Amino acid sequence: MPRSEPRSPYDGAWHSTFLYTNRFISAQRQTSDAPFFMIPTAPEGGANNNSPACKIEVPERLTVSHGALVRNGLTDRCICLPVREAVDAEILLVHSEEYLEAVKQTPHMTLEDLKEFTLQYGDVYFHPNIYHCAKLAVGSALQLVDSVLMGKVKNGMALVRPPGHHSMRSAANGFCVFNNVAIAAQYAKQKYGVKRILIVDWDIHHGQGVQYCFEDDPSVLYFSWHRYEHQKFWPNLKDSDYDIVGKGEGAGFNINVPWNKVGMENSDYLSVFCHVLLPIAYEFCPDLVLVCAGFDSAIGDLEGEMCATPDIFAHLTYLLMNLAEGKLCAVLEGGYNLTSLAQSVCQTVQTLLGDPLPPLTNLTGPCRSTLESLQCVRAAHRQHWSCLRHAVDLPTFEISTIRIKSSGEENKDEAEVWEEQKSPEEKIWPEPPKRVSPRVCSAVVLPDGVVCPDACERLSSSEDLGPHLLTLKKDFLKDADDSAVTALSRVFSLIDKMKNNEIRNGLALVGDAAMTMTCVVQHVAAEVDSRVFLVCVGNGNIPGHIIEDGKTLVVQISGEDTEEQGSKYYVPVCLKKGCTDTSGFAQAMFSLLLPLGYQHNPSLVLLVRMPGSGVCDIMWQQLTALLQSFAQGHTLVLLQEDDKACVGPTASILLGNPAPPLGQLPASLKEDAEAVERLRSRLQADWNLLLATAPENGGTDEG
Ligand code: SS9
Ligand code: ZN
Repeated sequence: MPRSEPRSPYDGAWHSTFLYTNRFISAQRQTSDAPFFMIPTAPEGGANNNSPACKIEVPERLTVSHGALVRNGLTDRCICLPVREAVDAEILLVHSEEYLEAVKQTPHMTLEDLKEFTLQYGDVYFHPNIYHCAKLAVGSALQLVDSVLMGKVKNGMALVRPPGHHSMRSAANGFCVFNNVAIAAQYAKQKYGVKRILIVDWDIHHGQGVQYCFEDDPSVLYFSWHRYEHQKFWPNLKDSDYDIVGKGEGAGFNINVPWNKVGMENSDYLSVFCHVLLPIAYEFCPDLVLVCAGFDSAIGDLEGEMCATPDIFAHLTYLLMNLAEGKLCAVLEGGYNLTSLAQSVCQTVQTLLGDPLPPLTNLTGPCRSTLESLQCVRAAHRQHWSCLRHAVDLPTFEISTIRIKSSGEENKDEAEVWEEQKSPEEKIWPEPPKRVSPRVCSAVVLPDGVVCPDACERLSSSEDLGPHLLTLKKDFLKDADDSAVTALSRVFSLIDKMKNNEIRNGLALVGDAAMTMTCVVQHVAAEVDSRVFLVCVGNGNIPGHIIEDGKTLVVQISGEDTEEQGSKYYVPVCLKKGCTDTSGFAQAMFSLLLPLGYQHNPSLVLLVRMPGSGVCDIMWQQLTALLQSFAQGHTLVLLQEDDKACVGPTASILLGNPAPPLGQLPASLKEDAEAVERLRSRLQADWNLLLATAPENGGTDEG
């Protein structure tokens, strides 16, 4: 049958695709269950809604995303299951009976009636089959929650449409009919007794429907960033601004980060994660993470007009995967540039599958507008979250919310606006490079008799004694005994194997961690283009030549007061009670380590645990896990012989398992919080991803 032009948005609508990623055993590929997809026949005809906006929420969003997953070999590694329709009782967890009954009528309406029905809501288009699709979208989200909470899969992504986050109790809105993620959250609470749920909405639009659903509920923490432009951007609500933090019991459990300019980049997104979302999310300690995974926040999308690249979603996903023991369900929301959408979906799924993260380059730090937003959000939430209590240079900054319509725009008809939007430079960006997993994930160098998980590859045979033996004897270890030389030689071969991408990461239990650390840094720094991120936990002297090589960035977390020796490349974090204080340590991780690591963009992470560091296993595991964000997962962990008991917990993380939760974090010591803040202030001129406040006198951003 010939198609009439223009196409209706639901012409050829097919089922929500639903896929689970399969991660029962981390880093171990498991053959998936027989994939099952239902490809329904394309319905012909339907409401020919000529409104231009509906041209973008199209079935191709799913077919193209799914096609990209297939092409990249990702569906083969996932468990794909059939979708189901949500039942009335599930939809009623969030929506009113009247609204459900009204939507139920839509498949039987005449086109005239459908058009009229549609008009009572904002920016939503009803096709005769949308009720069916919407029930499948909700049902898919619930299937995913079921599978994750029953432990059948570790995490997953539901590829669904229509999206959900704008729909409200009794209203469709912004392409959304039923609120897929809000229903999923209520369902998880009711059916599984989940106590705390974090919803991260990285779609470029504010999910006001989700906000309204949970604004007085302290068991659901809702975070959304969104294009706002001081309320000039759709849906133009005051409710989307930073000062809307939740009501009553729920005060503090709603976080809005407005983007007041377009063109935001990877740095802007990361700085909001480091300085707002992650500290609060860890303090909250969710049992389940739901993501309103909209990709209209990526480059190329004409709704969002942002410039963050698809590979940022690999990082955003990963940074959430060590919460809630990895129980993460991503549910598709927006994303209207088919190329950008498909790439972003692949990046997200590949991360859920546990592949190494792509390196992020050109992190130049947040723009001024982002800093203003960060400052406002942190100020608005400091009374609710103890991680922000001691933040400095808050909250004096007042930003007026300007609401001026640019002249003439209100007189334009929608089609004209659309044509204008379509014409500006079509953005071009390179396709994200392939992320290759080395054959071996973790290799270990351990003294005989020390056990570690089977999945690790042990370097012990004599052939593993790399070519370094002689050099070692000559340069470093003149007086050392043979076993020390052998061990160091094996450590060097771990590094070589990482460099050749034969292994992802390595772990060594050595007689002298400090000495080994020094040798390793010297060895790696000798290479061109190498950059080391040395994270040293516990007391111990860092030799001066390491700090000054200009390639090695050292962060040392300890109880020793070495602050005045700091420099651009040496960041001593002194905690009052040493590494035993979880909250202080966590704060240092998010607001110092992560931004520094991202900006340094190392080729190797060297993580050293000094003897007697006092850091607890879980904290250590969280640290090890977070550091996997850098250097494509090339991390070398050094432990000292007395820390044998730490081999298992460390190896588990290196193999890709999520770190256990830290528990709901108490307030950190005032002294510790202040020490971290002092370091941020001292270093932010050199490392501007550390910035979280707008300079008082600063100018404005161009553009
Ligand atoms: C103004 C354009 C509004 C609605 C976008 C809904 C996106 C859902 N007429 N566009 S993720
Ligand atoms: Zn959106």
